[in-house]
Amino acid sequence: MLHVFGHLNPDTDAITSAVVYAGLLTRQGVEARAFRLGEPNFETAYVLRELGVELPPLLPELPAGAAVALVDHNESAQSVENLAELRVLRVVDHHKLGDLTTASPPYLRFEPVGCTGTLLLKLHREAGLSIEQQDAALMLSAILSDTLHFRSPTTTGEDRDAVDFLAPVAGIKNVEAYALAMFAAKSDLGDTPAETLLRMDYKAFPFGDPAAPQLWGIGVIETTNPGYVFRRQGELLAAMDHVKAEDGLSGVLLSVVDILNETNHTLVLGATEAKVLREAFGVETQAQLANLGHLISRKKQIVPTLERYFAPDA
Ligand SMILES: [Mn+2]
Repeated sequence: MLHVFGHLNPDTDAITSAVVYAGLLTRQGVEARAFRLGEPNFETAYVLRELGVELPPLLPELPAGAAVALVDHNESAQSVENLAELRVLRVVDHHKLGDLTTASPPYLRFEPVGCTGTLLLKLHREAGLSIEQQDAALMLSAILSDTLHFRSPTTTGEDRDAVDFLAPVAGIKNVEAYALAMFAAKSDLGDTPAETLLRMDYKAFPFGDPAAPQLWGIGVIETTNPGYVFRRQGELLAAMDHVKAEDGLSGVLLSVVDILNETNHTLVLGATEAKVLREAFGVETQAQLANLGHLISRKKQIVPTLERYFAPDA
């Protein structure tokens, strides 16, 4: 049985893509099941509730040699702990290729589009399979989430075309209203503990010399209510300090992305982080906050700049 799952600290794409891809493989005669590597965020919980889709179970500890399919990620730092012992048979992803190695020839599908959901739609079409209403709604939700309804610079024409195609199949008449409801659900953070907020959309990236990389943790809070987050700045900085020590990080950043205004104000823990932001992005940190302007994509704007900054001299 093929275990299909997305990245740690799952977002809507990570969860829905596991569900949709497991369904697609099953229809193609591959025994596959969807799993998740963490708790869903508020947006994902909203989407699943609205669509009446059951949350996939947490991935159980897999024995060495178990067959897996990765969706929406490929780097070991963002995956299950014993990934190196597992048999990665398939990857469907729209991120940069990281440290993945496999024992046998895998099926790989990578394209630089805004969302794994966009790729899954293509896989259905290429297989000549019809799109079920629920799958259409799941893929549509993932695309709206990953692209912030086309606000993110990661958006491609294929993501827009996919939403145009999927909306009627999904029976979603007002895509704009549906996206805003998703973002509102995501922003309704209540009294969520600060460390949970930090880790909700959080990824660790190795930078610099591959033989001795330094690990940076980069969290993102995409919200329509940034004021709520800034009121909790002190707590969040304390959580960043804790996570930095606990995870042995060289640096930690938490970007607060205002979805509707498309701006990024990043919480900066200390002098190390402030120096890197100054030298890599040319921005000054004031009161542990740096204004990164319209750099709202971790994947396309923040991480590539840091990779170039930390790259060992050729
Ligand atoms: Mn994604």
